[in-house]
Amino acid sequence: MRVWIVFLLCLAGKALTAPAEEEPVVEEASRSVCVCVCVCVCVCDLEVGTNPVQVETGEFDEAIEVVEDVVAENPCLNHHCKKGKVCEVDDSNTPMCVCQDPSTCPTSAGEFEHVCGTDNKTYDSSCHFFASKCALEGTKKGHKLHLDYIGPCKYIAPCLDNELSEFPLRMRDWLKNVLVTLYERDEDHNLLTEKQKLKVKKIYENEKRLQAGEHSLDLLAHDFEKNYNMYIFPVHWQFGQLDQHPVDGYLSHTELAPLRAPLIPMEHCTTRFFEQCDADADKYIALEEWATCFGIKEQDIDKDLIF
Ligand SMILES: *[C@@H]1O[C@H](CO)[C@@H](O)[C@H](O)[C@H]1NC(C)=O
Ligand SMILES: [Ca+2]
Ligand SMILES: [Ca+2]
Repeated sequence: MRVWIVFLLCLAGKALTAPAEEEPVVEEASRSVCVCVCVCVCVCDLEVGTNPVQVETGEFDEAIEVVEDVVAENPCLNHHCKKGKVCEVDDSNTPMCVCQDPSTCPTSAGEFEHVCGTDNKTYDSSCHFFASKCALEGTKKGHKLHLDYIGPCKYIAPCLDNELSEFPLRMRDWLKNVLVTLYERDEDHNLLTEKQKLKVKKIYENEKRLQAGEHSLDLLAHDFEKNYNMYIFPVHWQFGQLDQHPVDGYLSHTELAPLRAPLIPMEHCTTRFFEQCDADADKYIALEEWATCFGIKEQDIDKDLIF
């Protein structure tokens, strides 16, 4: 039995201005300082049948929004630093991003906030991880260090060849069920665009659709053969969800992280799967590579399905 979680990593910067007393406007410039960096990690149940992980947008190497509000002209105001860094002004009042001291990271609330680095070292939180990575900037070690997965480091069994071929069977079925679930719940939220909803509607209303549930690999394989067309859009959709920084038709390690990181502790073939997805080994997964990995036929790979 796998565990199904939703991992949302929300990084939000907030500038809190001093309470606005009824002061004369001339005193506006002498406001007090308040800096607030907020990192929240939430793990909750999405109840998507028997499917692994739903990951909202959010990117592991993305800029953390750090906003300081000192005076109106504070150069750090709206000066964004990437994760692991904070903004400071130098002597000439120029804003710059400097490595965050890990001890200034919020103390983590529990094991579920721990992350495991590619150095197989457990960090208290992603904040601690990125601050530590920043301290290694410019070194080979720092360049190679990535956030590997969510949770403390643990033994991950090697992925055997036969297990590797099972991974896309479950993942495809899961992607389809995630979309159907988003569709069902989309009445007041805007989880899907109108165009996406039209696509999912066809899948949702198809009575041949395999319902969410724990299915044998044989059944999943059989369904993929029989209802192949239902899987084409979900595979493209997930690619579009991840290809955001930048939107260029390629997934970097960082772009893949929101999907990979929560999945690895549950699906031990994740790392190997995405490695072999990168068929030309250029460190990026192109749409063609991605879709091929999920068994989509060449003639059905279509960048216009990403919207
Ligand atoms: C990583 O660390 C965990 C926990 O300390 C250990 O069980 C595991 O064997 C390590 N993995 C590797 C590849 O060294
Ligand atoms: Ca990209
Ligand atoms: Ca590639």
